[in-house]
Amino acid sequence: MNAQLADKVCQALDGFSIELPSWGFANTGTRFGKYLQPAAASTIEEKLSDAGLVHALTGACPAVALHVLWDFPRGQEDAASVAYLAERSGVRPGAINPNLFQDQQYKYGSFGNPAECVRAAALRHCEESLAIACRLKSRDVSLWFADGSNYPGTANVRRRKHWFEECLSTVHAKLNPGQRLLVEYKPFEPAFYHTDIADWGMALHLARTSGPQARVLVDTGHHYAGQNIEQIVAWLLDEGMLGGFHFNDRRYADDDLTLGSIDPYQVFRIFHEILYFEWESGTKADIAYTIDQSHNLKGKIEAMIQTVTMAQQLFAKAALVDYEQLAAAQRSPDLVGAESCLQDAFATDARPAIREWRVARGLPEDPMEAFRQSGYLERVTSERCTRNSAGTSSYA
Ligand code: RM4
Ligand code: MN
Ligand code: MN
Repeated sequence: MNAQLADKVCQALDGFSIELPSWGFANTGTRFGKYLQPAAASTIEEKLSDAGLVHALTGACPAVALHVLWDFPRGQEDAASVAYLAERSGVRPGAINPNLFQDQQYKYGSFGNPAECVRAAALRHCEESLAIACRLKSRDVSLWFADGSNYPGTANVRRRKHWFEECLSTVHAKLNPGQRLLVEYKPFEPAFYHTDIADWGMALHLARTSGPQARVLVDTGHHYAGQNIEQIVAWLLDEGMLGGFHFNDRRYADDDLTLGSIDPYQVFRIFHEILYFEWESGTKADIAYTIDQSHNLKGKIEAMIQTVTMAQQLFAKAALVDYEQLAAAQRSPDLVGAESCLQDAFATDARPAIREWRVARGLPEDPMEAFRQSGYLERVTSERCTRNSAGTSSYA
């Protein structure tokens, strides 16, 4: 790779960071059960410590997304200790994720629940989440809803839409000036007939009706098979409504597989649309990149390092697209020439330049190898294994 391209890679990596999910370090499973890992984190202290190590090795993930119910069991009261633990681990709190799906009362939904008292409880939980976000100086509160129904005719779809509009506006009204509300969509699961926020159009509508500080969050696993995700990204960018991503890869549904393990070109195309937008508009898109993966079989820390380094690699490749040439080919139109701009960049091996970037930034040249040599895994395995083996793994 010539010096000019290597320079592009360095610039791209300097401007790229991605949030780690606290839940990605804990024991999670499929709906049929969990395979427990002896080194999995179970306290917020352990999750932040693992995340801090991934950041120290990759230099790309200074923030950790947090789930309110799992990471703040005592709500706001836990905020001070989480802030302290994050700082001690060399990371900062990232997006705050309310949990509007686990409690028994949400059986028939949260903001879409026909019972007013449940919607009120969901609103109280969101307020608590906003307060936590304020205390932690987290900018984004990220909302994902499990709301939906399983059988035709069982839910009043329009009425539920109105409840969502109302409740989201109520939450929005309580935001501080710098905060943002991110609205995530998902077409199915756990509800399998209808989901209240099923796609980007519905999320966009709700973000707009709730207020000016709301944006759409795109989880790459939350689409129908074959959907053109980069087009959605391009439209949301153009509308100024793209707030963030939950990255993961998928083969069939919301599989939460490692980013780039199935379709790295998909991720490249998404990054390309973002960088092309930035080049054309001369503005930096304000997007929160986050990983939303829980690995049931792979070692959790290794899987996160693999994910972050893959994200860096695909972002760097996307930065190698020759925009002048692409724009000219699109105008012409030179179809093969335009497509080749993307293919050439994707085919370029960015890894040597990335290694140089790491060395220049004082990071290990090979983060995975550095992790394996560090002794961290052995240490936490012996510290955590007794407690982890006592966990439950059965489905029924
Ligand atoms: C959902 C969605 C949310 C995540 C939960 C745990 O499928 O991706 O973002 O918070 O899973
Ligand atoms: Mn998600
Ligand atoms: Mn998901």
